[in-house]
Amino acid sequence: MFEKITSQQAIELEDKYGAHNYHPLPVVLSRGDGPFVWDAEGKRYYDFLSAYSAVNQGHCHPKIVRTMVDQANTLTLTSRAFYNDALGVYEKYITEYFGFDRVLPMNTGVEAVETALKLARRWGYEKKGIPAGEAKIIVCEQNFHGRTTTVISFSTDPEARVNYGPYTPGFVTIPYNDTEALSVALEDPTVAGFLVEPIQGEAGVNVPADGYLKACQELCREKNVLFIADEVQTGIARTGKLLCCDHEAVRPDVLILGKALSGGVYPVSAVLADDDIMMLIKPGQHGSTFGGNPVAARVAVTALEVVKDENLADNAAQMGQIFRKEMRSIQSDMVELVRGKGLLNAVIIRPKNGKEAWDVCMKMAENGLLAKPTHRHIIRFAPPLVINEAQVMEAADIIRRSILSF
Ligand code: IF1
Repeated sequence: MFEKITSQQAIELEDKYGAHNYHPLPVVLSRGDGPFVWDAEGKRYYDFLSAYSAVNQGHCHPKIVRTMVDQANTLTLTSRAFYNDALGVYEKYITEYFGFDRVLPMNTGVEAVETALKLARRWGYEKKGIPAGEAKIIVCEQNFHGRTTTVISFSTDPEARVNYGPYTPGFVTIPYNDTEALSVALEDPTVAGFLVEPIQGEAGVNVPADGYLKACQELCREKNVLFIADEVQTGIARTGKLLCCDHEAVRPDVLILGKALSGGVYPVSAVLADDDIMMLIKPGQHGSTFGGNPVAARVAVTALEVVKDENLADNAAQMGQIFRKEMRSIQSDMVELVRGKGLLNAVIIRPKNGKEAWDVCMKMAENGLLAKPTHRHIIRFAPPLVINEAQVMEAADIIRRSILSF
């Protein structure tokens, strides 16, 4: 098998042979279990990133891993040129689970976003009657929907976008959390869809006003525009409900899922919609070699079962309240603001003596907790949803001690 290497060696290898498209914290992880990860030297950390909400069910969940290994020993990939005996079972399960007629299986989050955009455009032409080549999709400032050429075409983050042009046209950008702006943009009859994150993750856990999603959905319905929710990060119990849209009893026309759909063991994403939308894509018009493969199908069923069996949505709601209360009780002027829903939270750090969010994250790592800064002054806190109260309290204590050390 593989020889054991030190953290130092691992960092040197990535530095020398890998593309430098990330700037990780200098921590090398080699094992995970529930809310914990261990580095190559055996030091334990609370994982408060959860691979950006992909490991909601906890690291190496035994049920999910067993499902994956069993299926990997049986049949891994057939392509969609043939049927397999796992896909249909999964399709029935996930559509009943979320209450949609149909699912289209993909692998990564951004592929599911691309799928939703293609569906919306098709629907715009074939159902709404938008003139050929003119369909538009409304998106929000500070969005994050992935990294493909089309998706970064409507990013407002220069880092994600610069020098990757020419860009895909057909997108209209409006401010987030602004129903007035949406209302104006919807006056254009060539709009096919509105793509939105129920909470903006990359923007720093930007939680919109209560009622925003409901208002958006109603405005879209009035103008015959598809309401497309990107729940890649907010979905699957992260915010204290199965979907973040559930907080406002909103049912999107098109639902995008990824990340925790596999519990973080395998890339599995999905687009859910009803017949009148999904049936517009005919054989040969979209697909993926790996999408809907037997391992993905079995893993997703088990990952979703775990969410229900272990009441992860309720636990996220309860643990989130405790966590935010603990964060707000930290007696430091470095804590400028605490915000979030369920276990998707952020603390905004006011720099002190030149020390910023990155320094806080380094100190927390030293003290045994991993989190990552976003946008320089914001730290995202999103542990696996299997975390219990004693663990939340211990983690909060690490965060408090780290901040108070400056
Ligand atoms: C990286 C952020 C999180 C997403 C939403 C689609 C995708 C993502 C709402 C694409 C992906 C990731 C990717 C990750 C960093 C990360 C992220 F900070 F950039 F915004 F989670 F907060 N829709 N989010 O959040 O999914 O194709 O990656 O599977 O390293 O780029 P993907």
